[in-house]
Amino acid sequence: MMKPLWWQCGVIYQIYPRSFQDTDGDGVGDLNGITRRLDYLQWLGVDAVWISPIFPSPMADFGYDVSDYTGIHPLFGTLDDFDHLVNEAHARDLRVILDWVPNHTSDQHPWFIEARSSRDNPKRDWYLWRDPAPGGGPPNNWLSVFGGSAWELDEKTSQYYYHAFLKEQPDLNWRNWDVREAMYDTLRFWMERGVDGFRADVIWHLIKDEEYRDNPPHPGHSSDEWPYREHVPGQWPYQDLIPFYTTDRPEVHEVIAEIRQVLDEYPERMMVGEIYLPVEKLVAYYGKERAGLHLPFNFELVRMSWNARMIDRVIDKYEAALPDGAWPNWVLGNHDNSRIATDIGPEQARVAAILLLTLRGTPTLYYGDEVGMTDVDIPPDRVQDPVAKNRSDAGPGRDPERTPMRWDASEKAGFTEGEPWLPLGDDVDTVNVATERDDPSSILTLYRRLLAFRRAEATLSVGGYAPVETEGDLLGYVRTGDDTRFLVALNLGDTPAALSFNGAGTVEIGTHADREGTEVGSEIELRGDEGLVVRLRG
Ligand code: TEU
Repeated sequence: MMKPLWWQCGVIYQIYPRSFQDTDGDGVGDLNGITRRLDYLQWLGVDAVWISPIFPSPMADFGYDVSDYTGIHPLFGTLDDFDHLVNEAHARDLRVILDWVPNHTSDQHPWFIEARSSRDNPKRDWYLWRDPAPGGGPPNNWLSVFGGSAWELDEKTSQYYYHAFLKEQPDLNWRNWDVREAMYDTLRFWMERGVDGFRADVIWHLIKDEEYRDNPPHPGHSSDEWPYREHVPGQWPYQDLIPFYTTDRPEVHEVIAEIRQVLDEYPERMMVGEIYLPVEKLVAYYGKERAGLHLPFNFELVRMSWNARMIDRVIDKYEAALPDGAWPNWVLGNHDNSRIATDIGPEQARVAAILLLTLRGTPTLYYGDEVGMTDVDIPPDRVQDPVAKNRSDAGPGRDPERTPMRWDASEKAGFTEGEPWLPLGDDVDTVNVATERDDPSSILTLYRRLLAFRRAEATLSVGGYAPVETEGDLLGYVRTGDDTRFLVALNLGDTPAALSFNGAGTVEIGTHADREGTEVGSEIELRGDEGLVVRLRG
């Protein structure tokens, strides 16, 4: 393989900026807070930070409703603070990835304010407007991901506009060339400032059917056959229809190819795209001749039931589906999904750490998962997430996984001196960086050692991958380099099980420190919740 690029051999760390580190006492994290914690990230051993949106925004969807793509929200700081952050990150060999929200703007963005001012405003066509249905009401059956119809009537001009998410997030019309140019300029703006890459929000939504055809009904699944641990269709109204005409349209790939050309105007920039699609459709986003996204996010581990057989199958399926030259990636959690330690428990969260950091491809790690943070209960009077407020089926919404990072065992966890915007949770005294950093048995130590090991052993980031035949709760695979081979043996269950393998070697890292340095042979006895990385001989 050619020398791997930074985003191929590196590990991405996602920061939800409201919740990382507050420096001005308002209870919301800020850019100077991220800068203050760069030494921690370097110590931890990650290579890049992806920062969720920091742009001016009315915060209807906490920054995913952008009202100025080339500014910084005063809550987070200033452009000078941003430049300082980039310089300090680069000085530590850390790359900076910004969240780019191309599908929709805020309804307070000057573009939308102009567009809605009259039917003949030059910006009208920058958004998606339709007349009411012949008998009145929304123009078709399209639904918002966040609940209800995706159409909102603009009283003044008597037309509906389309919003895939909140009504405060009108969708841009990506068939309009001026929209494209304006959005490409926002990418150039940040690349000029030294930004290394972008995470593109809901990029599979960019293009909608030109004829605005109704989405077909979903034939339905029973919960038994649904392989994912998230919503079962039927519980989430959006999934009652197949979003056939609103997402994953063929023309989206032409747009992405153009976006890629803009990125390629600058050296070594990369884009990772948020796409919730099954792997066979996902891989099309690498583009023809790999001239699409560098990394279409692979969310299989975020969504899949924690079942060794299903995960085994999905790894094989993903590896087989990857086109030539397409670089894989894996994710365990993000700001939209329940935390991994809540979903699978603290013991399995350690096994998951080994999986994430030893599979082939770029891992993305969600802030706080490295200390084993779990979802925090949010009392009704502290709910912030619009999804929790909008959708009765959404339960507690997304606040539980967005709570402040815990830096120490103090009352405010070292996050703020003010009142944190979301509650900290009741296990701050044990689950925090200061308590765990020198504890050899902590999950933080496991993460840090795995990251250091991965950095030292290129085989783990760029080596080959081959599955090992396993059954029951076991998962196994071999990573192969020029003259090194590692066996990864994981027990996804809580009872002991033996993994048969034709070979022998020494345990380098494991969930249970007492195993390290020991020899293993062809029959590896794993305890419940145990995972190992073995350096193979010969
Ligand atoms: O998320 C898009 C999205 O589809 C998810 O919110 C998904 O529906 C949800 O996780 C259910 O599993 C992106 C951002 O990540 C999210 O924070 C924004 O709210 C949303 O887009 C709108 O910009």
